[in-house]
Amino acid sequence: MSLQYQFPEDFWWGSATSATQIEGAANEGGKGKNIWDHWFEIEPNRFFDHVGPQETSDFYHRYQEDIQLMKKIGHNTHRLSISWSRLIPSGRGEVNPEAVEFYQHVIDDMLANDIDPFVNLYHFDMPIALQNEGGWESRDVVDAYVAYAKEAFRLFGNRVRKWFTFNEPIVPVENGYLYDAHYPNVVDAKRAVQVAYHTAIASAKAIAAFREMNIDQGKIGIILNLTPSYPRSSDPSDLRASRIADLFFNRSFLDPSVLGAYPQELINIIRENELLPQVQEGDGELLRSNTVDILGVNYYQPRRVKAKEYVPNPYSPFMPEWYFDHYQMPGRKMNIYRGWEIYEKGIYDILMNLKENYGNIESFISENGMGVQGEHRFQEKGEIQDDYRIDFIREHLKWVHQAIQEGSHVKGYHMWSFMDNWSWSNAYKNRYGFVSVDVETQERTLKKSAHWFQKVSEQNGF
Ligand code: BGP
Repeated sequence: MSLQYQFPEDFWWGSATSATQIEGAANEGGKGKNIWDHWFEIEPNRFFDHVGPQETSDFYHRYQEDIQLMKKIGHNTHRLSISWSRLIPSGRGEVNPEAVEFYQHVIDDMLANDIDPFVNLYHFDMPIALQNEGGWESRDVVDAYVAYAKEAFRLFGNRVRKWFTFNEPIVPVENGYLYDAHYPNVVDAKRAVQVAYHTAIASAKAIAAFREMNIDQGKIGIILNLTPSYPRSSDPSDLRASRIADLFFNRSFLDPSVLGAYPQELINIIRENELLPQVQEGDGELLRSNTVDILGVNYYQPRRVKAKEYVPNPYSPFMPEWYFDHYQMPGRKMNIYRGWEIYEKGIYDILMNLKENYGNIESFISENGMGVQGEHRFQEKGEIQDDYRIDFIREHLKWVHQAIQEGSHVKGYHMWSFMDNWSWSNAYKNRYGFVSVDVETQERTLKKSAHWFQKVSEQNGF
């Protein structure tokens, strides 16, 4: 059969999840507390419907059933994360044997079902003991992270072939240190810059350790949420605003991770505003010589940018938004169920940018998907009829296909997410899964999109 959109033979079809969002069992199996457990304890009202991370989608107890579902819907790969506070409950020191056993079983079960596990080491979930020492503001915590990464490589490196140091490292910077959306709810650009810098250093050090340990045929990378920045017009002031937004939110991690250095223009802005972080001798060389093998790209929506319309008050604390404003593009297509713009071509623009400016680094789409509030209303004949999600995935895949035709080195597509899961302060508000989860009973049901995706992965196209 010839398909209009045929993907390369070894294309990775799958989905992504993260530990805190699916495992549950937050107080079981010897797990220590992380910032999410702690924040929920002290401020439950910051979470949608007051639902915290204790139970989430109970993957901890149901992983076998879930992996069978992954297999059923044609996954040949899946990205999960290890919970640092499950593996090493206090963040450093003693390893928790029950966690070792759990992750070993999960990984082995995936492999036994021909699902290649891609393992991410950090998905927003700092152990609380280390957060209390200053979290990413502390260089000692960077070392604790590297020790944790080494432990994970040592334990699972003989069977995991794809490793990732961080998921969306800019998110804890923005949400935790600029916009008061995540714990520790700090609003301070100087501290935010230090957190960002230490995260990049932590990633480079983990990569160095991985290479020293000579992990069998393994590759290591990072997962970034790349949000292409589009200027309102070709007016130089709009172009500049857009370029600066791109520097702050994309290139602040993309350049050090892939090219091994920060963009000079970003350094200049940080310096002008007296926000330079503390660095150590040898850091420059560390970043230069430990760039990633592979890049995961999370893409949901574009950023629409225009020049600032008023001069910000120079006495107000620094914010990246001193340099640009957002605007809503007239006529844009929307995911009305989540309030995010849908712009499918953005995924192609990212891949072409990687091809042209980042050495065509090996990449894959590590998250792309559609959150839907109140999704149960689309339930019919015992199944969620999520045709909107099928359209969303298909239209993005067409652009991924186009990028491949034009020489992009993109190797796979992971949908966010395998199943409905608990999301950072939004809890179960927006449903993303191929598999719907009844939060009361933990019953799993495939959505219409799951059947569609199964066919796509089996035919390697559509
Ligand atoms: C990404 C995160 C995921 C997931 C997703 C959806 O940024 O990597 O962990 O949460 O966003 O976000 P939300 O549930 O807020 O719509």
